[in-house]
Amino acid sequence: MQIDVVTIFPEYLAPLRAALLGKAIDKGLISVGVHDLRDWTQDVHKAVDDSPYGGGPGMVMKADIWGPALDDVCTDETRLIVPTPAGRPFTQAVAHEYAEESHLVFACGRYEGIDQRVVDDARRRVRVDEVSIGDYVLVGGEVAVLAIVEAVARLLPGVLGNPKSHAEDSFQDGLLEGPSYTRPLVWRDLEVPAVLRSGNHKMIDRWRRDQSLARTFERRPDLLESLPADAFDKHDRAL
Ligand code: 6GU
Repeated sequence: MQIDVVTIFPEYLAPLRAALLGKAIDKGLISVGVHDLRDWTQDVHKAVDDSPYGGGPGMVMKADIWGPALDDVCTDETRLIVPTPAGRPFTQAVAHEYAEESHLVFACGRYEGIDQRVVDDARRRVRVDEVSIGDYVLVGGEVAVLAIVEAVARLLPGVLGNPKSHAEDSFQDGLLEGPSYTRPLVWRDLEVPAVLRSGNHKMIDRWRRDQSLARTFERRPDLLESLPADAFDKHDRAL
């Protein structure tokens, strides 16, 4: 998978080359290009933004800089992703969709956003998603790109050590993951739940399922609401 990021803060994307993602690059599973938007400016000041039509605070990033930058970086295959708090929610289902793509391009806005015509124009040639990573406001799209790329890259074959690791992810079955434990058996007088040492895998699976349901009910009741009725077995319903 090819990933390109266009930003006015290329150094902010350095973590893309660290740890898990760095290893995926070394293995040739992903290839990452980070591009400085200012390379597409023509004026001595390298201005990328201007005041908003209609007035108001802040600055808007210019269409006549973004347009040529995206023309150069996008191809017919590209899925263009524009991180914005005004976007559709980025979810695990969207991460799985992106993991099927051959080329992701991220356009990082700063200030009050990018002139809307950049997205409107890009849509005439490529698939474009405006996505949000949650209901809070970041200063720019860069941190959202780090989160999205990490969520996508770990789904690619060969990136994680153990391919079974994502079968049990939170959200894979629509529920939050329950608690995990490792040695020592007793730590600061807290003991590992006995069922996990019973060796009874049917009981362990049932206990984990119950923990997931209880935690989801407590922390994310909205997730339970949106599951289909057949997502629950008769033991679940007894709870
Ligand atoms: Cl994707 N971008 C920005 N700038 N802020 C956000 C966001 C994205 N998602 C939540 N807040």
